[in-house]
Amino acid sequence: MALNLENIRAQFPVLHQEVNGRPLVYFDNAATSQKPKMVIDAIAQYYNKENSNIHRGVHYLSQLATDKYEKAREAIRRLLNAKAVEEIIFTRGTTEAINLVANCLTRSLFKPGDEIIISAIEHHSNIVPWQMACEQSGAVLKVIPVLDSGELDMDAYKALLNEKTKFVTVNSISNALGTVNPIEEIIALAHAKGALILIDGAQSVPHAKVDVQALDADFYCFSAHKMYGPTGVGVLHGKKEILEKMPPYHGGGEMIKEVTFEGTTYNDLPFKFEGGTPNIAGGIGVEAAVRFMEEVGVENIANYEAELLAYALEKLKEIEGVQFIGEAKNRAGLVSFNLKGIHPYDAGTVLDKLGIAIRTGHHCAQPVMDRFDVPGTMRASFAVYNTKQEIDVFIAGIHRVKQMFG
Ligand code: 7TS
Repeated sequence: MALNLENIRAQFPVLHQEVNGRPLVYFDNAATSQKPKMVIDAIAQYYNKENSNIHRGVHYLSQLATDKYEKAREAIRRLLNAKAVEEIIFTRGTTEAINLVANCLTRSLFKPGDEIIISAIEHHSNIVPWQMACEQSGAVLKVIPVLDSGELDMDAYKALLNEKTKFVTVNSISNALGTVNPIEEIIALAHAKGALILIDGAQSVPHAKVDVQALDADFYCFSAHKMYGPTGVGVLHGKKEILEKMPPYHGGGEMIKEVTFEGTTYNDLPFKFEGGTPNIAGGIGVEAAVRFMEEVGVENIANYEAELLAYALEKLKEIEGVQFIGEAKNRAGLVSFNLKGIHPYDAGTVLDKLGIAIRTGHHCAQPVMDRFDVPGTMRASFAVYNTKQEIDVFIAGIHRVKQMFG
């Protein structure tokens, strides 16, 4: 089905402005996507008409806000095809979701000598919490290496797995390289050794259909702000039987059943992991973001973005001096590259003067930059409102950069 791009673009107010005297071309979607009017309106509506704390009031507004917030949980369940809303835990984002799992398992599972496997192409958010977990528990961190192609070395992964492996975590799409990892196989191999596995889906949920039941990972997490939703909200999906066995994360209101000075009993799922007043407006915004994605169609988004990526790659390949960082066979959403002899920061600055927003630098994945021996890359990442005409403007911008520094 062809997308009605004009209609889609009309829903994003931020796109219709000039930056440095040029129409904005926004290609920094892997960092955060723009928000459609229905998301902005849902948040404004909450603050204008519905603002109240949730799960605690008998009064009208509190019940209204509670219903809306819980509707967001149901929307996420639907988006992920999760079994039950009890498995959907709201967090501040991917980073907090990963820290939650790392912290709770450090206190309940990891023992000295256990092994935790991550990959060489993780975001810092999926590295540092595991380093902290190892520091505190005496577990040992193992890293799946990456091949020159930007693909994970699956033979090395198989060799790393053994009876000491307690936990495995990888992203499903790398934010630095665009590599789509074979997570079905990675999950099955981890489970065959009896290890738990977490998938960092921050770069997947905005771009592809995710079915957590079919995937069968123990934990799956992502951030709303990369999928047309607000900042400050994310999701941890976990299997109910595992979440039930885990100790709580933050202590406070909402996560308790009963508190006395002698002891406290904890609330049922998902509230056990949601201490304190949550980001209510954010949750309500997420519900609208899911509706936006459903209205456009997640498959349509995936197909259209694949078209954009193929077009960008074809055009970039024609330019002399373009060096791709990561050329995995299966890639999505973004292209990471450098121009021979030109620092990515200089290139990004010139593009900005032309109204083109791309990301330059290490993309919070410094080990990836070290592995490929580059100071950083230029990264163009796409969303459903981007167009081939914008890619043409971007390509003309690259030629301009080359003229200036070449
Ligand atoms: N994991 C991946 C794969 C990511 O791409 C990001 C954010 C995170 C985790 C952290 O998400 P947060 O919402 O908790 O911050 N990635 C990027 C990026 O590529 N540029 O800016 C943020």
